[in-house]
This record gives sequence, C-alpha cells and structure tokens, in this order.
Amino acid sequence: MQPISLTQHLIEEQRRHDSVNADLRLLIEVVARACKRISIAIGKGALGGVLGEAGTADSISVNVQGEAQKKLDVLSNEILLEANAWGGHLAACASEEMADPYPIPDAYPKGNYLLLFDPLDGSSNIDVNISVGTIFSVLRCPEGVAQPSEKDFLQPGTRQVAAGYCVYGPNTLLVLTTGHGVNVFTLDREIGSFRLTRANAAIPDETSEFAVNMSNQRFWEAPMQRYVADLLAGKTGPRGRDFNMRWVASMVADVHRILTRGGIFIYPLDEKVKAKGGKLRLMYEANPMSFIVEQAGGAATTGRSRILDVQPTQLHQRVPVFLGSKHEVEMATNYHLDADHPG
Ligand code: AHM
Ligand code: MG
Repeated sequence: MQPISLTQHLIEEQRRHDSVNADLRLLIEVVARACKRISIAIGKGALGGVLGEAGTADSISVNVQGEAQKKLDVLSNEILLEANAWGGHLAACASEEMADPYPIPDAYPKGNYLLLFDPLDGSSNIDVNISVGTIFSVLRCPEGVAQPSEKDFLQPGTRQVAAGYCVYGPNTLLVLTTGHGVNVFTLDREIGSFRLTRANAAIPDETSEFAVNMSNQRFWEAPMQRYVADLLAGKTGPRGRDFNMRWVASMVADVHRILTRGGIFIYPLDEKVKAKGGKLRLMYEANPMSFIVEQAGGAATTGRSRILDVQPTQLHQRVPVFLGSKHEVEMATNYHLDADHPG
C-alpha cells in the first residue's frame, strides 16, 4: 500500500487531535506546494540559471541581515509570498529576507494566522550542490488585529501552532509538527505529492555525535570551550567515550541528521556574533527547529535557558542555539549554568 499523503495525514490529525482546522490545513498545503516549486528550481541548478548571486556584478543584492543574497534566496522568497497571498488563511507573513512584515494584499481576504519563514536556509551551500532547505513557523494573529505589525509577531516559540522544514537533498523531505509529534514526508517526484514515510520521529536521548563550526573555537565563551574540549578528549577524557563530528553548514541538514540518528547541534555565542546576540535567527530558525526537536523528544536551549520560552523583542532577533538529544543538550547547558553560578 502507498504511504498516506500529506493531505490525508492532516485530515487524520484534525480528527484525532482537533489541531488542524481547514485554514491551517490549507496553509500547510500551500507551504508544501511552494516547497515543491523551490525543490524543482533547485533541481535545475545551472540549467535553470538559478545559481549565483542576486543583483548585478556592480551591485550585488543584500538582505536586511546585511548578507549577500543568492538568486535562489530571492526566488524562494517570492515563491512563498506569492503562494500564500491569496488563500485567505493568513493575516501577514514575515521573512528572514525582508526587513518588515509582508501584509496580505487588499485584493484578498485575510485569515487568522501569521507565517514566518527562512525561504532558503544554508544558502552558502547552493552553488556547491549541498543540501539546503526552507524553515517555517506558524503563529496565531492576536485577536482584533486587522493589520498585523512587527509587535504582533513577537510571541514566544511556545505559541507556535505548527512548524516545519523542507530539506532539499538527495530526496526532498518535509518535516512537520502541529504539536502532536513529528512526521516526515518524502516528495514523490513522479506524482508531485508528499507521502508520510516516518511517523512520530523520535530523537535518541543519548548521542556520540556533535555538530559545530570548529573554526570559531577561539571566539567561544569559556564554558563552550570546556564542553567541546571534553568531547574531543574522547575515551580517556571525562566523558569516557569517543565523539564524532559533522558540520554541513545548512541548519536543515544538520537538524535532519539529528532527527534521524541523534546528536547535538550548536551555534553558540562567540566574539564575532556577540553584539548581535548570536548567529541564528530566533523567529525563522531557532523557534521552529526547537518546536520540532522538542516534539521529537529532544531539547533546545540558548545554552542557558529553553529557546521556546524566549520572549522576542525584535523580528530579526538572533540567539545562540543548542539543540538535539536531550541528555547532551542538558549537559552542554549545565556547563554554561555552572560557569554563571559557580559553587
Ligand atoms: P542562512 O539562513 O543565511 O543560510 O544562515 C544560516 C546558516 C545555517 O543554516 C547554518 O547552520 C549556519 O548558517 C552556518 O554558519 P557558518 O557558515 O558560520 O558555519
Ligand atoms: Mg537560515
């Protein structure tokens, strides 16, 4: 028998948990459809003229984060905005690539949800044909708000009603939570449909694998230095076993590996990113990934406290991220808490 489709899964989820009403189902299906388009564009690569920087040789295009935009960053953002504008399910969108929230055009009816996304995560990997992804998060629009502004998006991650990511790798996968576990769908490219291929994904509690950009080591805080030194010390060190390291530099790919076989992913505070609060964005990356990881039995902290409890103060706010296998995230967090409160 064929694995069930995303639509069937969402309908069953509504019957079981009353957690996916018709508007939310439409929203998730529209995002999934947009991800299919992005997946097709990525798959064409150089043949589709989609590789390289956006803008012109004289003036490359830079986003609100001050980062050079790739053509696929811009295209993926446009695909997601266009797909979501007309359905009547959204009050507004916010994107990592845009300074301000995107209001739903007046030509269309407005709905009760807010959609946030990182349209193309890991974009430094596009031109070298390594996995990239799309990350999204869904919040409710506060009651009585007809024209949402930045402050209406500033809700802690615990208020997310759904979150997911699509990883464009050897397979295109959609990983989704609506607060009742995590389910993984594989894109059947021949019929253009996402099919449930892993139900109730669970992250093992223990791990011997970590993911961090080691080239930043000299910029880390002291407790982070100590934690990683203890991992690297291996069998003869305080942890008493060897640890392996992986770093794809696409958060979606690193998180997906952890969802599949466990591990810890870390983008800590370091001297280079300290002034900004961290490297990864709370609303577009850390919150949706933390929701997924917790729903899969893992943990996610800033190194000091639970990410989902952080009260956002800015749409493009950044945070340090420690997420993955529960026991390992707790260990890494304790190194920081012990350093902050000695004795
Ligand atoms: P992006 O959204 O601009 O692609 O940046 C986020 C990415 C993450 O996917 C990844 O974990 C991290 O940046 C890699 O950073 P670095 O290049 O410093 O290792
Ligand atoms: Mg990103």
